[in-house]
Amino acid sequence: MRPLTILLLCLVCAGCTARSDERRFALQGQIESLDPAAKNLVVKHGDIKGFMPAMTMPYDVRDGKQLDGLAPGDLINATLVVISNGAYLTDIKKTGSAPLAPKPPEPPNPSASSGFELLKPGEQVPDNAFLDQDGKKRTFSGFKGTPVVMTFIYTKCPLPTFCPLMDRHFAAMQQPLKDDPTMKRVHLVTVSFDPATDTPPVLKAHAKTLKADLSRWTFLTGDRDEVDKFAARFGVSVGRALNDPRDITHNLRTVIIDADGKLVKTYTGNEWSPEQVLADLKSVVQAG
Ligand SMILES: [Cu+2]
Repeated sequence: MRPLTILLLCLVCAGCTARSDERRFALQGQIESLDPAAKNLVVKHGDIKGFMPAMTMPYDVRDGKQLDGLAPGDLINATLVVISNGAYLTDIKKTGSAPLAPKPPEPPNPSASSGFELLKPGEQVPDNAFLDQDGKKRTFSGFKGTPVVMTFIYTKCPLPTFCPLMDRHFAAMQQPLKDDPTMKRVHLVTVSFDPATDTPPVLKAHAKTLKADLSRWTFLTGDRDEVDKFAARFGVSVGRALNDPRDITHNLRTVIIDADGKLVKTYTGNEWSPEQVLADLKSVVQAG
């Protein structure tokens, strides 16, 4: 390459890398499904060296046009762009197509897979037993008398738009909850669905990185099957690869539970905001 070309490339790079925390990874995989209107697609992809093991995950694109001409079953090469508070795919190129592997034996309705029915608003949250970040036994009924906002995560989740976003949202709610005297009884609960990794000490360290006030924010783990059953009641579905338990495919659910231990509201996915939850909580504490 001639020096001038190199110089030009450097200038181009400097111009397009608006964020210094941006990381880019090459991704190879197969499209399982896509939704151009919502600008996202689900990709089953191989290991991303130095970032995440092989898994099947939903990804956003910035421009829905990126998905033009693509279909489920298409094999793609793409670039995964990870920034501190998000991630998206770009430079998606079709390299071929292949029949989609049959879906793992996990129906989309998690209540069907677990044999447990999805909780409806107004219904009592089951009284499962957990361990908290200090290794203390906790039953869910122990939170009775306090409204609870609860979410489900695992600490090794590599995508900033998934579990880490739930963590950031919960962290952001701490101060407003503290500042509002009517909300002083509200408790935050984060349940890990990766108990093999997320032991109490790991959760405790995780809480510290989030600057969690443990008097108002509890991290729970427990027996994996127990956690799965409990989480399924809220619509959380967790898939773990047989050959690599770190390969976790999951969705997101965040819920408000009232002081009587009854489900009030469920937020699906990662599109809720702390402001929205705080506003909904207000009516819960007023009603209580
Ligand atoms: Cu996650």
